[in-house]
Amino acid sequence: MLKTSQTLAEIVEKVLDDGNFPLCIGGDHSMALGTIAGIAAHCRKEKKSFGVIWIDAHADMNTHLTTPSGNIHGMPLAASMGLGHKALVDFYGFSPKLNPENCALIGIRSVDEEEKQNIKKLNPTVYTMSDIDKLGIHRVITKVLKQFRKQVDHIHVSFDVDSVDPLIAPGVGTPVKGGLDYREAHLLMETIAECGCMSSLEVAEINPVLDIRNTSAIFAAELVASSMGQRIL
Ligand SMILES: [Mn+2]
Repeated sequence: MLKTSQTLAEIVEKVLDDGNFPLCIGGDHSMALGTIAGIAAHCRKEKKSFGVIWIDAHADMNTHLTTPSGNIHGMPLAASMGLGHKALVDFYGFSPKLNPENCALIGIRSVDEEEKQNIKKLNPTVYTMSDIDKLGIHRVITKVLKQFRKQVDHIHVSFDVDSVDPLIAPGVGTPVKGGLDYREAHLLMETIAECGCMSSLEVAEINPVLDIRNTSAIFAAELVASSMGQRIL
């Protein structure tokens, strides 16, 4: 896993160094360890700050000490912020890679008991599904983008397809009911595209083995198009 992350980090760093846009499409969300490391390394060289908009049903802020499942895909965000197993935290030679002040989680609805303590400790911005129900997805993403445009140079979006309701995207490893609906997900990405401020994108957790007639993969591809500026009119 660390070997793959190393390759991914090197490619992401190189793509950014060359002035291009990295679009990372993968399975397991542990891939974010590599993506974020590559972005962080690039930004360090260029003396730029960066933020991560993490769209997910889960917080992915467990450590080896708090995880009930042992899944590394539940740990990449905590590890990127310097919390967790040494092998993950020190990956790519420096830590922390991401400042919690520059991290916003959107769509969260499944958090493990001890993981909640990690969230409290690191204190990133969090909009749960309940917050989205109350405020509306447009207001949530607009607030996050406004804040990030002020405080960072590079905005990275990490989209876990399980943030969306399993009725729309069933092809994920850890589905959780009560997710974003089809239009909420698109409006979220359309608003990011309108902002014109996204510098890298990652789409994670599509699992073709669990998918039903490719619906989740097609949905994810449509979503990438929305994030790149595809419009209804
Ligand atoms: Mn995830």
